[in-house]
Amino acid sequence: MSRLLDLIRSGRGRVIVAVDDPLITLSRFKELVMKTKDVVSGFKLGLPYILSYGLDSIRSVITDFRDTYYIADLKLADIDVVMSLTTKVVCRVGFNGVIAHGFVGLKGGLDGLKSVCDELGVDLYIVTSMSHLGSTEIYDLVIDKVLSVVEGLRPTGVIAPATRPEVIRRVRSYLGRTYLILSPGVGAQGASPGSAICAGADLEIVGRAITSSQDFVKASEEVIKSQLKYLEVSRCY
Ligand code: BMP
Repeated sequence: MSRLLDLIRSGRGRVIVAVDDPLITLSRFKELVMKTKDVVSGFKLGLPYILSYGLDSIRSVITDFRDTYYIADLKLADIDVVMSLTTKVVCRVGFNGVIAHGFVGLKGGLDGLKSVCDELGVDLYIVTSMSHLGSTEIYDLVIDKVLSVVEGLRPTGVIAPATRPEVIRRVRSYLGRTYLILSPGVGAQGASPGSAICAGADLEIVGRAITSSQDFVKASEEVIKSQLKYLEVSRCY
């Protein structure tokens, strides 16, 4: 079972903080983790952040604060060998999970990546649809095929967009309760905190609404308070 599930069950807020912008200095990132790790369920580091600061710097933060959860968001989309090598390199610094695109398919692609993730004890998350409008041009047209890939793969969880709650509902009803659903698009992209959870997500991914604040704790607590309010008003339990 994923450590992430344990963190959610321990009562942490149902938020993963997305850290993408290199303007967030490494010491601010460290401050973010130190001050919010008991408030939120984990952190997702994007490619611009990982490339800017490098794996050794990121290792130093992960090593100092092990009692949370870190996802490397590389949105892997390659042949199995290359995705596996990338995952081995990146996860050496202590990431708990990686994200790959679902459209890659199983044979010679995601199935090889999954074996390596299992060997390393790293959780795998599969993108099923995206939060931007362009997702309706291709991804959403083949969502059932992507979901059948997910069923064949049995990853830890999937990514589905908070900006289109009907997609989250579709993903949840297709996959049942077996997989975690992590949902980006809350805050800066317009979705209200709580709306994705109400549609069936387990966690909401929130970036700029938290990371652009001077006060990380206050911003995180506000998102969590808004989530709870949304769930109460909408009677989603
Ligand atoms: P923000 O809350 O600042 O918009 O950040 C959203 C985060 O979620 C970013 O890290 C982005 O890469 C990620 N994301 C997304 O916005 N839409 C998707 O469909 C998939 C994502 O991983």
